[in-house]
Amino acid sequence: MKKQLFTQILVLGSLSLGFIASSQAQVAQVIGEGIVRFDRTLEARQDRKPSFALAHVFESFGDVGLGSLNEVPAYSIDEVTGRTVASISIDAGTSLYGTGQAAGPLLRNGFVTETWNLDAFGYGLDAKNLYTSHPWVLAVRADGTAFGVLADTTYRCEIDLRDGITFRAEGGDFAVIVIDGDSPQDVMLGLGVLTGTIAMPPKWAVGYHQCRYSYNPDSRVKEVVNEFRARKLPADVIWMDIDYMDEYRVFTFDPEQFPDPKGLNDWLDTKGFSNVWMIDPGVKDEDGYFVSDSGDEHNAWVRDKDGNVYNGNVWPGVCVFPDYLNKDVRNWWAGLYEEFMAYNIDGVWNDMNEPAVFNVESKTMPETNIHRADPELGGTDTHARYHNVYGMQMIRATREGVMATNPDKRPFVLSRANFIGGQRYGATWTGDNSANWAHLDMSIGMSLNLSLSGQPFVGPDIGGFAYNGDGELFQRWMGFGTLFPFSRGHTAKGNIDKEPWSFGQEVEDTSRRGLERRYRLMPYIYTLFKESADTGMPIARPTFFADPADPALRSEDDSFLLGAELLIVTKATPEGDRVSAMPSAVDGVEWAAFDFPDFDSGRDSKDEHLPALFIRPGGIIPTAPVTQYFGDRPDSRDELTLIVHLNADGYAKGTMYEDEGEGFGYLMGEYLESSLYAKDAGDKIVVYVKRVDGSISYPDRTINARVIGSDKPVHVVVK
Ligand code: NBV
Repeated sequence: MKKQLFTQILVLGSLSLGFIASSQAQVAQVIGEGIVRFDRTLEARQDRKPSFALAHVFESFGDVGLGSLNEVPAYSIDEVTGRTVASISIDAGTSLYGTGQAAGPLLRNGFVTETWNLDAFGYGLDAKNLYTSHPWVLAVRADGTAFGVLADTTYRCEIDLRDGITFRAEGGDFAVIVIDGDSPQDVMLGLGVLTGTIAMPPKWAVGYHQCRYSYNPDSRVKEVVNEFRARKLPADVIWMDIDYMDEYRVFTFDPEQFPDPKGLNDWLDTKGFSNVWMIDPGVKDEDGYFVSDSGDEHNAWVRDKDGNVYNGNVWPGVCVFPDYLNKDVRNWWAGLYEEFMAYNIDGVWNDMNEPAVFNVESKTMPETNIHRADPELGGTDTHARYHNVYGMQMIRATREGVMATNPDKRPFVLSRANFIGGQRYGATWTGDNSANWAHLDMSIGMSLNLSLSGQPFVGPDIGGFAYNGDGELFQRWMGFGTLFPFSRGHTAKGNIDKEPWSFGQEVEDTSRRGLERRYRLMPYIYTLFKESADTGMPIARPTFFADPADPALRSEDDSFLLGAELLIVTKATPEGDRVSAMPSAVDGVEWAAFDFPDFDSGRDSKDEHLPALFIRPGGIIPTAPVTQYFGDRPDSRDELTLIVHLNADGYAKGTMYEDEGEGFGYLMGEYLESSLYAKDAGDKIVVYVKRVDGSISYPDRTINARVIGSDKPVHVVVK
């Protein structure tokens, strides 16, 4: 971030305390390096509502004069709607991104979205609001420098990008936080400081996930798992959707279809499969049902404006809804996981937590409902205020429960609804998309904009949730879907089967190659998860991150970067005829296409359904042999291959992070961080692998290096 500006601001800050002459004037304070928080007036600052977005309370380093700042929001009150408006103008050539889970393309200039979490089954390209809310815009100026703007409000908020950046929010005044950076990457680091980062997931969750609504009964789960293993399709996780429950009662199991959930999970373990089971917020309102009864005793439910327990219909019929805004309720909910996780459950999927309600036009509970929020969260207030953070607080409680039960394991929670900052508690996907080419195309931009909004652990339902689609669509989607940070195939009830083998041999082969690529790239992808957990940097990044000043890359969303070194160029149209804008050569060296050796062998002709892979000039990508799942060790020697692309000066570098993949030993130094460095030494290329941090010893393994475009002998030195 702009350190110079920061120092300048601190000086100005101490001088400018007298600046706020009138309480009506807009005020600004520095809360971090290059990070300024604005309020409409001094009163607004004093009355500011607690933030859900921020990872903790940010004290001010001092006030700052508005005149010294680049981007200053102009506040006003809309006389017709009563909404508070904050606008920031942008210079020509500024590209806008973020706004969370935005349907449509990556580049958001000209679009209007709204934060209001919504159950949006089968949403279209013009959807205004979807399942999660991220009142945040990343702006990249023409010269490649950038800033980000966060409207720190949980209320319904319109984000209008038709003429600059305008937020129009209900619920009164809100702070606007601006992060100024030398690059978009810089701004993302600032967002990580502000809103927090993901926790390191268990390594199995970085593998491929297979889901459908639903695999039932338990014998079907086993069938699917056996097929994966028999066909040598790498996969780590199988998901149990809502039909495992006893008539949709959460925390129960259908006695006929899932009579022995622990037995099933134990069996899955023997196959190297982890499991994830769904839990919804809607609790069947029924005397004698333990969750309903104990919730009654704990006074757990959201109430209506008259103080009566609120009822709404969801899967089990008439339901009550836990008030996750309240600490006692969160503790009660967390406690429910003790018995549940004891069935050897690995991960939890919280769905329908916008919250979705069936029997009303709004698809959610009335805005007049009342939450008894903790004083630190803002105290008792309406659903209008807390709607957008309901799902976030649900997964916060779920995560606490899962961790309390299994303190030695890393929790994995997937949530449909979320709010900016919610990456601290769980992963998110792009909801109920559709099996068509427009959604395949859009799944890239949507995943990237969520990544640019602080949620790096993200991906779409690969293959499309609603409708069937065909083999060609599925094949193409699996081809690049296996490279999203969260990689899961899923489909809706009533649809045809959509497992990798469901469309015949050719589609299965492409899927296998896609899956094998993910597992080969695992050392690299896992390193990116660690970087993201440490700093907030997205895992999947837009191609323009390779060269933020290049205008040709700004709207490119058929391709994306994984980390800084790997570019993935998809064919996102049925004809595969759209040409992606490529990052320019660096000092005359182009990004180099590469693939894994077996794909180049005689028998495996090039697979046109897979995206093309490119490595950055000067980059090193660590790869592993194919395994079928995390923990699968086909060979006792864990061989690594470093893919190297030397830059114009004959150098390349990279990094690699390794740990147990589970547990918290890594927080006590039990990991291995290596720097990777390659140089052209004239007659040979020398690649150094050097420990830079961590206490675990080097595994006994061979390390190979493949230098793209060079025939020189390669010598690997491990230090
Ligand atoms: O639990 C069933 C589905 C689930 O498969 C999907 O992923 C969620 O987004 N759920 C929605 C409820 C019903 C959708 C029609």
